[in-house]
Amino acid sequence: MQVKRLYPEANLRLPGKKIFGNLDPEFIQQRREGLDDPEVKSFLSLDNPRNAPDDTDLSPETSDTMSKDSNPINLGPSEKKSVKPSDFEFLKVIGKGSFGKVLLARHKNEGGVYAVKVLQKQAIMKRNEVKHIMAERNVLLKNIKHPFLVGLHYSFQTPDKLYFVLDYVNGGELFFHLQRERYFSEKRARFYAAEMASAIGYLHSLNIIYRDLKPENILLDSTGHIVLTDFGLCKEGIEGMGTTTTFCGTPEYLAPEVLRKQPYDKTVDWWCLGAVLYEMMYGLPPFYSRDTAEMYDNILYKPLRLRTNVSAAARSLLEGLLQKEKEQRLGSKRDFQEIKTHSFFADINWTDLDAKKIDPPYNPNVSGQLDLKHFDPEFVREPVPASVGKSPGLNKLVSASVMEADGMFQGFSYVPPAEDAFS
Ligand code: ISQ
Repeated sequence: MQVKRLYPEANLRLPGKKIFGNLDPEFIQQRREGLDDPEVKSFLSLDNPRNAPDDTDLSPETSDTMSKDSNPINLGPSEKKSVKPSDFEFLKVIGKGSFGKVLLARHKNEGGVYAVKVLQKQAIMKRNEVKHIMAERNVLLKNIKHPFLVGLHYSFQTPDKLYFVLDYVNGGELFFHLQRERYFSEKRARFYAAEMASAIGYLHSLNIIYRDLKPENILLDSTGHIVLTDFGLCKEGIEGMGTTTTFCGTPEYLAPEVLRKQPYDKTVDWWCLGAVLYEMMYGLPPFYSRDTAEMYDNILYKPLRLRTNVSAAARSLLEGLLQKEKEQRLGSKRDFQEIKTHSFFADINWTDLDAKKIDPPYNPNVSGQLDLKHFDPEFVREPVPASVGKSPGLNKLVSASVMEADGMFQGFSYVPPAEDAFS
């Protein structure tokens, strides 16, 4: 063009501007379908979460709000419509779950540091786990506030992701400390079990089954108090013996009824508490075997045997919580009341416990909010996916399944409770 302008008299016949590709809608549709072909996907490794276009998207940050969201989720009162991913500086990956990641993030203007849980709408739909996210969302929408449950500050979404801005908890996973020390003293195990029991009792009072009490969901805060995370698999609406048979969880802690895919109820959480308490005191999960099939068999059929190196009160509690028949299990009649009044917890003043007036038995000794010393280095080293701070771009080309399911999330409706539900 410039040459033509500089030498108009030469009347040059240069080739016209070439557009690489074709903007014909039919052609684009064909390419889209081509990208959705399993063989093409496999060749491009699009099925590998690490290589998914979502993680390589380098579209400009301004696209945060550019594209219209065809799959909006009603996040209720916690949703802040004005917030966008680019408001945060994403620093480190600190956890991974089945739907996405948990990232350490700093709010650019306000400076606050948070754990931001990022869930992919597409992954949720692909795995047909809409029910689970629904449970997560609804659980998060309830006005959940408890000293030993991770706090939600607010949430927001882009066309392809949900973001939950949570407290950042940096004392490390409880089991990171347990692995280092093999087992805990009875006093220490009692303190952690009491804080967990209090949080579970509170969830049950809101008609929520936590169901997913497992090592990676139990954190310590900077002063050594318990914080339970991840409500992704919580079940709710369980009043009146309404039960469910959805299967998931960590094999070590699966209650017999969950393994059998039988209906379960709140007592599943008391089984899990028993499993955690057992591991804290004996150093291994109950019914443990390196052979998973054998462990399943043990959970279902092997009688619980408790070595006498722990107190009679502790053994009595473990026997009550690890009852294979859920109808016989401690907590099956009066729920948390039965646990609270067990002799193992005789020394616990539950009011002081909830007010954090009982000194934690161990101080994680973190030097500040950004101290990552207790986090798994495997996560911490991992770079933050480029797309986390941005929005879909390339995604649009490959997410035919998302487009087919257009409006799928619209079905989530919610009547928000009080304005400041999460304050
Ligand atoms: C908060 N802080 C650290 C890690 C976390 C993992 C999951 C959810 C919340 C978290």
